[in-house]
Amino acid sequence: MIDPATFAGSIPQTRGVAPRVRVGRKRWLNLLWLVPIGLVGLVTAVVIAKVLRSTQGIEHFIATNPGTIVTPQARADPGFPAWVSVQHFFNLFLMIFVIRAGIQILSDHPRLYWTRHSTPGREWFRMQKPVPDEPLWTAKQDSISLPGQLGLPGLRHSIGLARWWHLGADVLFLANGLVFYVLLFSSGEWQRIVPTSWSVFPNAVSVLIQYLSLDWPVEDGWVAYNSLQQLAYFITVFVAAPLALLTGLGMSPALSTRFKRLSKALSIQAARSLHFLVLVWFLVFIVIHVTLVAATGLLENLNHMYALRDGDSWIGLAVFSASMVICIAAWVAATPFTLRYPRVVQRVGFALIGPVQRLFEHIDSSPGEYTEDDISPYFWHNGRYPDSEKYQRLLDSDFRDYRLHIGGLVDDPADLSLDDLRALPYQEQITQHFCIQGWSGVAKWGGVSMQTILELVRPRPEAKWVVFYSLGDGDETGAYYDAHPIEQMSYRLTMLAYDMNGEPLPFGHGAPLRLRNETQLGFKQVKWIEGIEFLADFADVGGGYGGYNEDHEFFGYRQSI
Ligand SMILES: Nc1nc2c(c(=O)[nH]1)N[C@H]1C(S)=C(S)[C@@H](COP(=O)(O)O)O[C@H]1N2
Ligand SMILES: [Mo]
Repeated sequence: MIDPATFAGSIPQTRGVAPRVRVGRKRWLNLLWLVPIGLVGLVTAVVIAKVLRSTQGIEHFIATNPGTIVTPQARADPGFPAWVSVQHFFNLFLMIFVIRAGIQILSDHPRLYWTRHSTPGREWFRMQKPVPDEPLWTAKQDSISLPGQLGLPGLRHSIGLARWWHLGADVLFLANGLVFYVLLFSSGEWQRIVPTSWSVFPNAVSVLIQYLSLDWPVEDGWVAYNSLQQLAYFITVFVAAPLALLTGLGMSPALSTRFKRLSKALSIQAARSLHFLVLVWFLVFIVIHVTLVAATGLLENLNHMYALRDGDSWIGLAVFSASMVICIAAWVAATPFTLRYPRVVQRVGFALIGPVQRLFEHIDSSPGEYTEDDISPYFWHNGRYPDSEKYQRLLDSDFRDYRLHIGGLVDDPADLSLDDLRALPYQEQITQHFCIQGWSGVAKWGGVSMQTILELVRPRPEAKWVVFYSLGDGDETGAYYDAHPIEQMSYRLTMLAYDMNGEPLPFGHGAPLRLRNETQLGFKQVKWIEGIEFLADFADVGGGYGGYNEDHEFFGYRQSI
């Protein structure tokens, strides 16, 4: 059970600002302006359409392109099969959680960029005030909360739980979509939403003019959709939905390091921005779709989709209303349920998406290197800074007495000073950091390869997990730690860094030593490392979920996506 007052280190709930978009270098447009601008635009469009329709040319155009292309097959076989209705419901139901959790994820780093650098002031979209000029400002401090019935679950920095909802519901949404594709093409139904003639475009323009002139076309959705509808459905099903998947995968650290050439063009931030624009498409689509369903013959339209019949009986509305009761109940219950049973959400989410995350973990991260030119001018800080006396003493003495303890299931446990570490072969890499919250940055890391450490301490065959413990505490109680599969310790880009961008690793970024494992998200890159332990499993460490954030904020321990 989550107590919102103490969740995530008692971080107070705070609202962001109305969404705004940057115009030019420094000006920001509040998107609330789009409401009056949109209304004026709509009225203007209606006036223009009305004027157009009073011209003979346009009337002729509409007469030759009436709006709906009815094929002989469509006429011979009207109506909808039952699976369309069932899948339409599941799609709608799942999108409630995908969208709410998606907005929650955005709120954890409420800024969007086009380059991988995530430089404050260079974002094109934000729902948060400008980044304050504080050198140790963290991304966590930058997060905002949402109303609990909009976000899922609404609390500030609840991204761990939001991701289970988002990714878990995504898996079901994609499975539903896959079945839909198969049934669509194995039946003749695809012809409803796939245009087969170029005349779909003039017909769509014709429909648009007719709608805007408020003199609406006579249509029969039971037989065929009008061309504008067909294009909108086609784009939603065959462009927006696949793009949502691809841009989602574009944010994965494992895939981005493996498919470096792709991610060079489509950086995580471009992927995140496009992912957001796909959301905007879906939201605009939903608003227009629902409005037109209601305005163009509500009873007929609901009969078609919900009762598989033509005509204006009340049956479709009744079935639709029953389905809405289910949706609304689930909507209302989702946040309270999540706060009451966060471990259930974590477990079910992991059951759904975990196998995929596990699959991507075996990906070799070697291609994920960048060049000096790619190094980010600004690298966000994150997490909870160490504040113990012990750490302060080490820091004050320039880590003279620092020892890295390495033990557990190894043949040769070791205690290494910084000088010992510096005497080992030097590894340098320029790589990209992916914070779970959504920001990214490229930096040059210098230090010791974990491969070198493995050779030094010689893990036993029973060792399956490597746990990194921090000198710093987590946000509640106890030391920050995180467990990594041993397989990833011999990846070429897995290392302990004591240098960053050619200088000794600064305090904020983890002095004297931090982990880099480039197939994983940022929270797994333990900073201020004190010890390393090789284990058969991590059930007895901390809360037993594989890491501090896994224990306290319900993150997942496999984070390749
Ligand atoms: N000890 C410790 N390590 C930590 C954290 C923390 O809170 N404590 N935060 C993690 C998170 S969420 C991220 S994104 C990275 C941030 O590293 P940076 O501050 O160098 O950007 O450190 C990770 N390592
Ligand atoms: Mo993070």
